[in-house]
Amino acid sequence: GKSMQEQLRFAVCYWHSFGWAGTDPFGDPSFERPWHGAGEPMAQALHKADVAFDLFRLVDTPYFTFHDRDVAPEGASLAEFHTNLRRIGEVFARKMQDTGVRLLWGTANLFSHRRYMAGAATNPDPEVFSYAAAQVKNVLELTHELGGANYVLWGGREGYETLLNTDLKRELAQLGRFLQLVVEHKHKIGFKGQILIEPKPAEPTKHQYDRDVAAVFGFLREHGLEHEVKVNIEQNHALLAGQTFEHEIAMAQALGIFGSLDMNRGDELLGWDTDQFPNNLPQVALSLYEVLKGGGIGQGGLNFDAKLRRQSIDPDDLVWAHATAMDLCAQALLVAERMLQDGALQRHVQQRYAGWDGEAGRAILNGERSLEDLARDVAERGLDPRPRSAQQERLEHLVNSYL
Ligand code: GCO
Ligand code: MN
Ligand code: MN
Ligand code: MN
Repeated sequence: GKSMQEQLRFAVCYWHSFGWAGTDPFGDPSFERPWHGAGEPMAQALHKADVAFDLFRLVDTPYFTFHDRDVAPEGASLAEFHTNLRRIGEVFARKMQDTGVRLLWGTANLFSHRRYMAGAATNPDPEVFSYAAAQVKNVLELTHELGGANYVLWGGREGYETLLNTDLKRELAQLGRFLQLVVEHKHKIGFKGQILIEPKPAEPTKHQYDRDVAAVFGFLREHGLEHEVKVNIEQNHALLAGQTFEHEIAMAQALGIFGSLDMNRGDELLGWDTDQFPNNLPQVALSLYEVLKGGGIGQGGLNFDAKLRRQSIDPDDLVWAHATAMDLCAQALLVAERMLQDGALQRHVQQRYAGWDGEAGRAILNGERSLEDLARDVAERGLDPRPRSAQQERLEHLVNSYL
């Protein structure tokens, strides 16, 4: 059959692998990569692209992902940035042709530069909104030209620190307008990829508008975009929102907006977006089980939004981390498939809700029974339901038998 890589549509991200230099709030760069030092920016970007595609081939990834700023030098103006981006885009197109590596999604960095310190679409200054719009137009078009399967919008600094200087209602309206413009342009240029919002709470702003799947869905509904935009769900972000990855996946599926996965691992108790490589088999298996139950990964994929720890400074560490993470996810997929094929879990769920498939249950859901009808049913039929065990411990233990 199809390789695991293809089945899960693995992607390697450009920013953590080649952008991040091992800095933290207290420390300077710890990685010594040629393109992090001084040098002619375009020459460095081209060198970085060579190394990137070498890694893609080494770990045999079918897809990659990038931000505009990861791949091309900023230059002195947006026009210059655009020219640089086009040039790298041509290099990518050639390398993609040569290697067969495809683009899972592109995205614009609307959060690193200080012009975005008060947000992009939600900025109090409409000129910043316009600048962000111009930036997204460029990357969306490039993503389209490179045959990208999706386009991601992570709400970088779309949020606020204090209400004392913030008009929350206006900012939400601005964000809605921004998203509508992106969707309009997608249709105008004929991009068939899926637009995805990536929810995240608490970082970088205290109150992120797109904090979790449910919040994003409410927002999409408010702006009539629930059939146009889906979500890219990240493990770390789900934890930060006080959810689990599985929960966010299941919620997105239930609401019809499941799109794609950013796979990584956060520390449950330390609660920060550390973007570590996934390394916990049961955890990944449970999330892939939810994905499979809901019909699979579709045109999304499994993007390793993961970075090396600051002390893993050997270039080989990067290869090792990706290769082992892919192997882990492939194993987890086998576990998830066993869980699904065996069927014991789903049979339990089916039995648990069986009453709703009967005549009485269906009549309630179809709107055929009023509160008065139900009260009469209870009285006439002398209903006195007996509580049943949910068998939680048994089922949780059963999961171990699939590992
Ligand atoms: C994070 C986010 C980002 C986004 C990426 C896409 O760690 O805060 O996951 O990495 O995925 O920037 O825009
Ligand atoms: Mn992410
Ligand atoms: Mn993250
Ligand atoms: Mn990330």
